[in-house]
Amino acid sequence: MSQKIESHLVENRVFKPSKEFSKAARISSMAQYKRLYKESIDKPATFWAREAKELVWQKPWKKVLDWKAPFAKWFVGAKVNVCENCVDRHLDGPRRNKAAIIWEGEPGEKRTLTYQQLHREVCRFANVLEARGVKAKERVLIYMPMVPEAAIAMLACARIGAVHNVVFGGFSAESIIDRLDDSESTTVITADGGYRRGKIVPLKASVDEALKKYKKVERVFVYQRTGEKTTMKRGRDLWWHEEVASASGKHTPKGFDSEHPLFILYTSGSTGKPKGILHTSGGYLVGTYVSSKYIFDMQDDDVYWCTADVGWITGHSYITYGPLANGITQVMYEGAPNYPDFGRLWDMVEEYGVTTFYTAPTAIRAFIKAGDKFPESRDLSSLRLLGSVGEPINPEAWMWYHDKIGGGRCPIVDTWWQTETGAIMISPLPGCTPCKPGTATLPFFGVDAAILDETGQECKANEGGKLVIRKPWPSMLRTIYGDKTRYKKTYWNDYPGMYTAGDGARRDKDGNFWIVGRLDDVLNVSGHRLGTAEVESALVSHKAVAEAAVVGKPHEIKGQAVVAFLTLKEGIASSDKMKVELRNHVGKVIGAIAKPDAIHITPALPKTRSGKIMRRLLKELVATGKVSGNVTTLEDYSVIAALQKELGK
Ligand code: 7RM
Repeated sequence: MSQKIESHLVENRVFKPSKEFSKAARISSMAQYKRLYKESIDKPATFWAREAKELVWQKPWKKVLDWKAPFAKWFVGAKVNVCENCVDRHLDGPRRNKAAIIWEGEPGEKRTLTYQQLHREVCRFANVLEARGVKAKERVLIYMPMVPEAAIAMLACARIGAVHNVVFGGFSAESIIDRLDDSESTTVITADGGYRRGKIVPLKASVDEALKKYKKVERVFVYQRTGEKTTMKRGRDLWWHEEVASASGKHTPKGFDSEHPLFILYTSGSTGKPKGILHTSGGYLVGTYVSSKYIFDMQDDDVYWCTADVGWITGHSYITYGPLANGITQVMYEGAPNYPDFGRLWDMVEEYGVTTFYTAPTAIRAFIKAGDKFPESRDLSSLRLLGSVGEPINPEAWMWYHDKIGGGRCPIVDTWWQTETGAIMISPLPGCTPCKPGTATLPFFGVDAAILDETGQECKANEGGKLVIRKPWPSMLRTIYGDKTRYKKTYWNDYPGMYTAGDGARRDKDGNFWIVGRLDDVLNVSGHRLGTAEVESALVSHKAVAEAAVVGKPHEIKGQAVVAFLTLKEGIASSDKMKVELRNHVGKVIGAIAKPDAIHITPALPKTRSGKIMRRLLKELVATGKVSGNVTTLEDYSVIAALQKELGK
């Protein structure tokens, strides 16, 4: 039986950027993209050196790349300060007084930091860190709400060569312990709390709980965000505002080796302990700078907004580093997208004149579920470009985003990448790439992406296989912190010298990459291997459905039976008639093979804290009625009980 992943979904809608958009864009034609792409693959040193020269290097590199698979060194021998490139670099000209960060707190406070003000705050905090004895290469755990100080803390670490390890503020004390322990961190930067859905998240309290078990932390800096009563441990805990009060706003950025570690970011493996993904300085800076510039077509008058949290790689690369390295103005928001209601983000787009908006499919599906009245009652005409990241975007969600948010005029960059890749790898370039709803389209400069079958052969058009990257790229992870063996085994074991992403994909006849889902999630029905994305997208294309997750359930004859979990749009009720209609709908859109054997309608799907559907849990639930293994990444534990009830377990 063939091991190939089959594809049945056909998408024929094509959207090209308008003439005006193309004309003003950094890359305005497919010919220009192809020429640069060819150069970036054939002569990577030429391509990357030219781009890197736009940045500040305290000492030039001797060699662009040193590659001893699977270990890469980029801009070998160079000295660079990543923070200097994101902040100081913009102080010499008119950008000095430009807004770097326009921030809104969930309760409604507003703050704007110009590049000059940002520089001053970063310098002051860098001076504090140094005065308190934080050294280069020391690991610093950052556990903050979405306030400018989160980015300031990251940049101050980068400035002094300390290695940050940001933990998303929604994670528990238990997760903090694991990450402190694995990274052997000695310093913590946190806040008394942060606002989320009208409530205070007591961040410092979680840190205190973690530090009862993990004893190696010498100092805890506490940013005062809420003013709630907070216990401060003498000799260990320090108020941020007291520390910076007397600190100088000047600080000379020292150059660090291009391969100096910049940060560790933990990503959950499907099972077992989280992996500390290590990124270094020069290559990561260049990768995030260049990808931001071209993929978001960054222009000096843009107002850019990425709705991710800085606790995820998207927040690292496309809030803190890439956009600031480009000297852009960005919006940052502390709280929940539905606080006080689903109009919050659209109010902010209108108020700040946001031009570029980057979010995740899970958010888009939540907006669709909430109803069109929220975006329809706001003026979104400032938007010129939209982006999506985190999961495959279902074609119908893409269409809604395009029509209701983008007013039919904004290109959508569906950006495929990972914590491990550091920067966007597959994406349209908004000024030239013809977009089809549901595909991340073509590889970015320097990315040699391919889809291979079990034998290592490249798959033919529309044949599904494993997504690999065949050449090193500047922002690639360098290792799993403290575990080279796991690094080699996890990413470089499938085909010699190639990086495996763990995603299944296919290319259509135009060369576009369609991500069909995680390889662990592929269904096997009567010998047919089906990606989850297509079946889910078929379900989401029905007008009643908001979200869908499909998994395989062990089946005596078929191997696996397709089981679908759905949430419905606001105001639509579940019924047996509806389930029959949905089965037939999948049959019509994809074919009989993909018709779900069972459909479960539930109030919510299990998701990770960054909004990705956790199919592994659903698969376990349908097979055994229980969940085992690591569930610490689950966003809302109550979802499991609700699902068990629905399944009658
Ligand atoms: C940036 C980020 C990585 C995994 C990746 C995919 C999935 C991300 C897309 C996507 C289809 C996309 N980093 N993924 N972007 N799938 N289309 N545009 O999400 O490390 O947290 O996750 O996310 O499965 O391997 S991550």
